[in-house]
Amino acid sequence: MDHKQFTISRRSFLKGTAATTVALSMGTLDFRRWALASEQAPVKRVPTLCNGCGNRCAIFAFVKNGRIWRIEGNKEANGNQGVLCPKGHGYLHDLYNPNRVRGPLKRVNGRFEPISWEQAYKEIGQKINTLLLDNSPDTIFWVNFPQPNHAYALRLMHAMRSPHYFTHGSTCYTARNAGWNFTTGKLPSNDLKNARFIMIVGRNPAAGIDLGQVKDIVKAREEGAKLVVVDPRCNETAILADEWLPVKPGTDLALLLAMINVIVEEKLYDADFVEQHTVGFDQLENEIINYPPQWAEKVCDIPAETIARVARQMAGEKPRSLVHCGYHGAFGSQYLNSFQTARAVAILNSLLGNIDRTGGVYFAKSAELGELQPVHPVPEGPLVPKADGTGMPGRYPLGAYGDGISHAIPELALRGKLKCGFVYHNNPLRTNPNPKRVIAGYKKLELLVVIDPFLSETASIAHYVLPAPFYVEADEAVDTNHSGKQAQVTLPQKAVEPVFDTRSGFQIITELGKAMGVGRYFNFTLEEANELRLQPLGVSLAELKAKGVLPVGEVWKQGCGKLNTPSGKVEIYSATLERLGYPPIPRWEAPLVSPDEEDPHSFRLIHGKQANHTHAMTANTSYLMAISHRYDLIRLWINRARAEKLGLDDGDLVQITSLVGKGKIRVRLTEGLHPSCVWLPSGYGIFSKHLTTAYDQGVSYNDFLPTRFDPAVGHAMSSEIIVTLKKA
Ligand SMILES: Nc1nc2c(c(=O)[nH]1)N[C@H]1C(S)=C(S)[C@@H](COP(=O)(O)OP(=O)(O)OC[C@H]3O[C@@H](n4cnc5c(=O)[nH]c(N)nc54)[C@H](O)[C@@H]3O)O[C@H]1N2
Ligand SMILES: Nc1nc2c(c(=O)[nH]1)N[C@H]1C(S)=C(S)[C@@H](COP(=O)(O)OP(=O)(O)OC[C@H]3O[C@@H](n4cnc5c(=O)[nH]c(N)nc54)[C@H](O)[C@@H]3O)O[C@H]1N2
Ligand code: SF4
Ligand SMILES: [Mo]
Repeated sequence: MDHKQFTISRRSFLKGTAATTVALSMGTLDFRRWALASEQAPVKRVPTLCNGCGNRCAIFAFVKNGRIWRIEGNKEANGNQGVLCPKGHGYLHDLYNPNRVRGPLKRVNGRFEPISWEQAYKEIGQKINTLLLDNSPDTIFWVNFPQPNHAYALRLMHAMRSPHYFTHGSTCYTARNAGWNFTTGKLPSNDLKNARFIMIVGRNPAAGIDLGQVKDIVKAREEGAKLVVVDPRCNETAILADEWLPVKPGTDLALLLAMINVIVEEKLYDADFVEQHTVGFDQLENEIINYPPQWAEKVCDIPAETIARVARQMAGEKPRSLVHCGYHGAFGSQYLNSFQTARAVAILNSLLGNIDRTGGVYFAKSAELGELQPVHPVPEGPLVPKADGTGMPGRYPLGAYGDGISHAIPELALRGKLKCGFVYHNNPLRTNPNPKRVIAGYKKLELLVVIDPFLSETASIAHYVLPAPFYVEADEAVDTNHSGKQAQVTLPQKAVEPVFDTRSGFQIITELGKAMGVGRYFNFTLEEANELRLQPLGVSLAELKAKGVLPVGEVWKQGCGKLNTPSGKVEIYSATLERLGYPPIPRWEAPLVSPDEEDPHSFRLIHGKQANHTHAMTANTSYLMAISHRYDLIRLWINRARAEKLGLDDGDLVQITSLVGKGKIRVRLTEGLHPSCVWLPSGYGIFSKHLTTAYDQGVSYNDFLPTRFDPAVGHAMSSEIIVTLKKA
C-alpha cells in the first residue's frame, strides 16, 4: 500500500490489541519509572541467543532492575563473531510491544476470549481425542521454524503416531539442499575468509544477513581476494564486490553451465581431484559442449567474454576459489530449474578441487547432541508416510522428508487429509504462496492451535492461541546452529521474568503431550533433557549456562574423504537421479514461466530481504519499521528505462496484477536491476489487524504467487511469477 508518514508516538506504542487481557505490568513497561528506579541498579549480563532471525546469533543480554537494557554480540560464536545486526537490536524491543499476546486465547463466535492454560490444554486434548475417534492419527500435523526445541515437537507428532511434522523448508531452501545432497551427499559451508576468489550467485549475506559471512568476505577482500556477485539486482553484497553480473533472473543455470564449459574445454579443472573424488566427468564432457558462453549469453544476458574471463579467473585461484553454496535467493526454492542450478554450483566447485579444502567449500563441524533414550522411551512413530509425498518415487522423490512440503498443508487440509494442526514460530498465512488458498486450507481445519508471541495472520484465525514467550523470557533446548571449523553448542536462556502470562516453548510442547494422552514420552524436565543431550559432548550444562557458547569435538582438517553419496564421491553423474527419471548430468532447463517480451507491462516478480527486516516477522517492530519509512524502503524496484516506457516517475504508485493477486505499491527507479524483472522487498504486506505498526504497509510477493510445487523437489518456485504493471 501507499507509503504513510510514520512516527513512533508514545500513544501508538502503548495502544494494546483488543484481544489482550492481562493488565500491563506498568513497573516493567513504563520506561520513565524504570529508568529512574534503575539508575543505581546493578547490571546483570546473561548469555543467550538472539531470536531476531534463524541465525540465532550468540549474545549477552544486559539486565537492569528486571528490564533488558541492551544486547551485545558474543565474540566466541562462530556464526556472528561478536557482532549483531539492526534487526537484532530492534527486535529486542518487541519484548515490551503492547501488541503481544498476554495469555492463552480461545476464539468464540469470531472473537478471542482469554482462558487459563489448564482450560486451553484440557480442551485441546479433548478435541484431539474426539477427532481421533473418527480419523487416523496422521490427520494431525505440526509446522514450525526449524529449531532444536522442535526435536520435542517431532517427538510429540511421533508419540501421536503422525508423520506430519513440517518446517518452512519448501519456501526457503529445499532445492538448494537437494542439489547439494544429490551431488556431495551433504550441504557444505563456505570458507570465505580463506578464499582468493569468491563468486556468489543470488545470495546476499549483507542484507539476507549472515554476519560471520560478511566479516569473512571483508577479511578476504582485505587480503586481496576477488569477489563477483551474480544477481539481477545490484544487491548490498555487490557493493563489496569487484564485479556485479546482472544476470537475467531464472537463468543462472545457463551461466554456470557455460563456466563449466570453459573450465572443461580449456582443461582448467583440478584433474587430480576430478580423478580421485568424482564420478561422471566423462559424461559431463559430452554434455557440456552444448553450452559454450556464446550460447549462454543469449539466455542469461551476461556477455560471453565476461563468462569466459570470470571462469578463467576462478580456475586461476583454485583450490582457494569457490562458488558460494547458496541459500534462498537464486536457487533455494525459486525456479523450476533451481535443483539443477544447485547441482551445477556443486559440480563447478568440485572442478575447482575445493571440496573440504581451505578457502573452498567445507563440511563444517556441527555438534551431534545425545539422545534421551534409554532413559526415556522413544515413541513408536508414524504408521504411514507423509501425505505430501516427499521422498516418494512418483511424487516428490527429491524432496526432503524431514522438512516435508509445508506449503502443501492447505491443499491437504482442503482434501480432508489433515484435520488438526499446530503452528509454532511460523506464519503460513503470510509466508506461504497464495494467501487466499492458504486461508481456505487453514480455515478448513477442525482444530488450529497457534503458538506465537503475536497475533500473526495465522494466529488470528486459530481456534486457540498459546502465547509463546519472547526469547529472553525463557530457557529452551540446547542449540547447535553455530557450526564451523569447530562445532559449538549454545543455549537460549532466560534473562528476565516473563512480562505476560507465557510459558516456554519446551513447556508448551511437553504439556501438550500430557494433555494429548502421551505424557509417558514427556516425563522429563528441560534441565534433565538438556543434560542428557549434552552428555556425549563432554560439556556440562552449568558451564554452558555461564558461557552461552562452548566449542565441542575436533577441529576440522582439510582433505576430501569418502562422501555420503552412493559412490562415496562427488556425483557429477548421478545414477540415483537417472533411476528416478531425472537428468543424471545437469542440463539446461528453462524457468517455468517468462514475461512477455512484446508487452511493456509484463515483468517477472523477484524479491529479497532487506537488512532491517526478517521475513514478514519484524514489520511490526516499530524501530525497524521506522527505518523502512525513514529511508523509503517499502518500494518496488524497477529498471529505469522500462519504468520510463510506462510513464513512471520515481515514487509513483503502480498497480501490480498476477494470475492470483492484485496490489498497489510505489516504485523505486534504478539502473541496478535487470530490465526483465521487478524486485519487491519481502518484509511487508502484513494483513493481521492486530499488528498495529505493520498493518497495511506494502505488499508481499506471496500475494501474487500461485500455489506451485516443483515437480521433483516440491518447493514453492517462488520466483515463477509474471506480473503486469500499470501506473495507478
Ligand atoms: N535481513 C534479513 N536477513 C535474513 C533473513 C531475513 O528475513 N532478513 N532471513 C534469513 C533466511 S531464513 C534466509 S533463507 C536467508 C536468505 O538469504 P538470501 O538467499 O541472501 O536471500 P534473498 O534476499 O531472498 O536473496 C538473495 C538475492 O537473490 C537475488 N535473486 C533473486 N532472483 C535471482 C535469480 O534468479 N538469480 C540470481 N543470481 N539472484 C537472484 C535477489 O535479488 C537477492 O538480492 O537470509 C537470512 N537472513
Ligand atoms: N512474505 C514473505 N514470505 C516468506 C519470506 C519472506 O521474506 N517474506 N521468506 C521465506 C523464507 S526464506 C523463510 S525461511 C520462511 C520463514 O517463514 P516462517 O517460518 O513462517 O517464519 P517467520 O516469518 O520468520 O516467523 C513466523 C512467526 O514466528 C513468530 N515467532 C517469533 N519468535 C517466536 C518464538 O520465539 N516462538 C514462537 N512460538 N513464535 C515466534 C513470529 O511472531 C511470526 O508470527 O518464509 C518464506 N516466505
Ligand atoms: S542476524 Fe541479527 S536478527 Fe538474526 S540472530 Fe543475528 S543479530 Fe539477531
Ligand atoms: Mo529462509
